[in-house]
Amino acid sequence: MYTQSMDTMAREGGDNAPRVMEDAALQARFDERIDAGGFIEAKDWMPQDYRKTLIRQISQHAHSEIVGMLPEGNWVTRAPTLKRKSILLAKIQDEGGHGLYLYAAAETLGVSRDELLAALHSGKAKYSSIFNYPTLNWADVGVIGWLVDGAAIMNQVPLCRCSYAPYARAMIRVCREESFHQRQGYDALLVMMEQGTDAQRAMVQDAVNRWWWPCLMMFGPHDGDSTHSAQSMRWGIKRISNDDLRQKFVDATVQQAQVLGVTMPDPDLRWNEERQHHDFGKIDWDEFWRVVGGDGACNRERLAMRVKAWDDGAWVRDAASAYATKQAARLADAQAAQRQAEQHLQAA
Ligand code: BYC
Repeated sequence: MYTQSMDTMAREGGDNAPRVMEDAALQARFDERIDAGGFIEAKDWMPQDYRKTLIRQISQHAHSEIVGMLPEGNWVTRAPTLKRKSILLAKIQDEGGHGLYLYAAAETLGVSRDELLAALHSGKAKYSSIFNYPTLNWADVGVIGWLVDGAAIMNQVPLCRCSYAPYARAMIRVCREESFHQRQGYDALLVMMEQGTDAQRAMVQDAVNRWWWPCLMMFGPHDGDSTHSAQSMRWGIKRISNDDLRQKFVDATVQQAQVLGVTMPDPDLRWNEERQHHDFGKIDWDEFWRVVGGDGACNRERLAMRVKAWDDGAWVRDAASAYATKQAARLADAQAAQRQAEQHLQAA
């Protein structure tokens, strides 16, 4: 009964009024900075929804990196040469590193890594649809580099200018490494196409046929069906829309396919002189939402692998925290001993 008067005070510009005015001033400063194309740092004031959107996107991105290690991991022990094996190992390690940069960027927004991973392990958090497809032959590893990493770069370069500075800084490092990933994939495929047997060339074409459409889906739903795009574009989190990025990817990739000597599995793919872009066929959005919803070929396997890795790593986390506790206790003892020695010296 007594607290009801607080509502009245707020309405009448009572105790809450300074707070509301302060928030409005902070919001105005935030808007001004965003409108000027500026950056927001972790310590700056930001609207709750901006923070929430970033946590969602950055954590989904981080999860994609660590789940993305699994389809390629499937081929480490079966890489055809020592050179290809070393390259693949380095690439997979890079992806683990990208996950770490991104989890660290998400943590600056006030969420813990444990919370984010719990959401992934429970199936609540999303990760990129592309990693729920199987890697059936060695050419899949090359195609992941060429097309999946190619699509990822197309999407991630604009994120280097994302308005949230810790994310933008992480993306600069990620993009430099992604560029090597894309080239190694293309190089592996070029060797198969130019020096391989007919069976190996057929393997490359088969891999392209299976990955092309899922790669186009990576950019997310059409702009008109995208829940977050309009707001994220206004906030400068996304700089280029899902459809525009998809189009840039198609335009860039067609020529690379010609050099490679493969064809895309799309009879409607052709240059449109008027638009100065390639037209392409309809994407199967039912398949996309089915995969995003957890019913792709490998969703269950991927999640089970992540949960197993987490459970198997429990002893490492326990050992690391026991060591940290021991180190902190040693440091506290040493500091206490030093204080005592100083007191003795002063007393003498
Ligand atoms: N898969 O409103 P929209 C890599 C969801 S890592 C699953 O357009 P937004 C690599 C979306 O989350 C590649 N879900 O969303 C790693 C939303 O659902 P919620 C990862 C998707 O966020 C290792 C709903 O659909 N890259 O390349 O504005 C080895 C509506 O979508 C997908 C990134 O994460 C999808 N493909 O735009 C090799 C980049 N697409 O959250 C390679 C950062 C959409 O409301 N992320 N959804 O439940 C982004 O740029 C944006 O989040 C997206 C989506 C463009 C992906």
